[in-house]
Amino acid sequence: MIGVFDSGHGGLTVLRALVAAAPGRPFVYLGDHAAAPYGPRSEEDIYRLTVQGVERLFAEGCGLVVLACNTAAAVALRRMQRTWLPVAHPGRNVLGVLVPMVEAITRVPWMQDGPAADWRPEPRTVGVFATPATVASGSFPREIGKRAPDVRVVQQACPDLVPLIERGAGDAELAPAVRGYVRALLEQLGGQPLDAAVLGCTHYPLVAHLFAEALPPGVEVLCQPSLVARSLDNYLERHPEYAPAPSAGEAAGALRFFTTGAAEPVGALAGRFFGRPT
Ligand code: DGN
Repeated sequence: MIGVFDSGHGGLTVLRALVAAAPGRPFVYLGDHAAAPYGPRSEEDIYRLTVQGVERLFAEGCGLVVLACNTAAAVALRRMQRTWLPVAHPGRNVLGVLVPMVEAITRVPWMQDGPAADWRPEPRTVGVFATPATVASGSFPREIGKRAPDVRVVQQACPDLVPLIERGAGDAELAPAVRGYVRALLEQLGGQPLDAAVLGCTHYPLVAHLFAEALPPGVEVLCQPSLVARSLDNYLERHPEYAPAPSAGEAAGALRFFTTGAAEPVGALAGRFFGRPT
């Protein structure tokens, strides 16, 4: 069983792509609604809550957990992998959603379609849109810089987008906000062309069309869910010990959903992110 953790229901955009890519694979989802949103929380708080959530998924029998939340992954993942995991849970692993973005930017083969001659060249300038906590962590520029040191990375925090999307704002309200953030990011570049835009938050796939409209023509829009699905497939090929087999009595492809909050209101909102009732 593979666990998927998020601060709330945003990670369902990622789970949806994971299920679409491997319909038979069993997943357990945990949304920490009682503590969401993580965006405005301190680093220490985000670390503690993320460890707590992953513990819960390990207790459900997961050998591998994907942190679908950019804020949790950006702030807590490296520290968890370095200090907590090897001591508390040797033999289990936690993955995030930043590395798949880096893999897409650096054009690793499993992120590409068609023959290598047709792959887009590596971007020279990348813009990252994310929550204030993710931007403040500096994790995207750091992770991209490790594997692609020549790529220029600029970041733009988008504090209004998560609350607007959560309250179901329509395109008429969302489009000006997205346009404003795109303008602010382009201003940071001072005229240098932007090659690729990273949508670095679980909620932004729901407004990917607005980013595509607001960005200059030709900018590649990198959306996490399908990239995380490809990256996970590749990881499981290299680490078959984590590839889950349905346990006895459990239907192949079983999905289970947990929340630390109240199930009913969460269920209604979650359906919008997952594309069907949860
Ligand atoms: N899931 C968070 C993320 O991807 O950054 C967005 C919601 C939040 O906690 N602010």
